[in-house]
Amino acid sequence: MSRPETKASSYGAEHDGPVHEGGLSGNGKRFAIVAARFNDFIVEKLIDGARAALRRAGVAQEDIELFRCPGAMEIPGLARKVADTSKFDGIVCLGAVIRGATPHFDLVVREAAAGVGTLAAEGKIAVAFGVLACDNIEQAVERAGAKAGNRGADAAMVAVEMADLYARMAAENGEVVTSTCPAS
Ligand code: INI
Repeated sequence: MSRPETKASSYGAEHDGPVHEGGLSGNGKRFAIVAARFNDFIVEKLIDGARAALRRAGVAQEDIELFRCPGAMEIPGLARKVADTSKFDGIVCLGAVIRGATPHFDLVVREAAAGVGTLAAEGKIAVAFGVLACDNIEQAVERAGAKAGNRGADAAMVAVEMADLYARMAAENGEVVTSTCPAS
């Protein structure tokens, strides 16, 4: 069993004692993208960003599976179903909720965030939240590949890092990791 490195931090600070942190390689791991269709012209850009980031992190094309649902409200349920398959190391949840277009903006955003957050907090699988909550379409465009980057790509890298950290922690605990098992 390898011991975690001491005095290491990605931000350069020195720590006395072991530091547990995930790396940014998704090599050999499997990821699901769970994406809403609502505001699809934005969500498609988030999916593209997530897919590109996963590929850059070394995830094979056939190890990235896309699951679609009608809106952000349905993301938590679908993400839970996907997690329960035990086929994946990480789930990237993507959607776009735009205030101008909906009177129940706050409700949809809250439910999506709470549902995905609950799944993530179980700590069984890496779950990243890439659901945009924007005041208008311009903001959404900015966060879907324009001025403010691509939140789909950001969420994908979070999923890669957390999946790697969970795998390292499982290995250190001597656990058998089943999620990357091809037979599952
Ligand atoms: N779903 C979204 O993903 N984005 C939105 O902006 C949105 N608006 O505008 O309402 C939205 N609504 C649908 C919701 O997610 C559910 O699909 C619907 O309530 C049925 O459960």
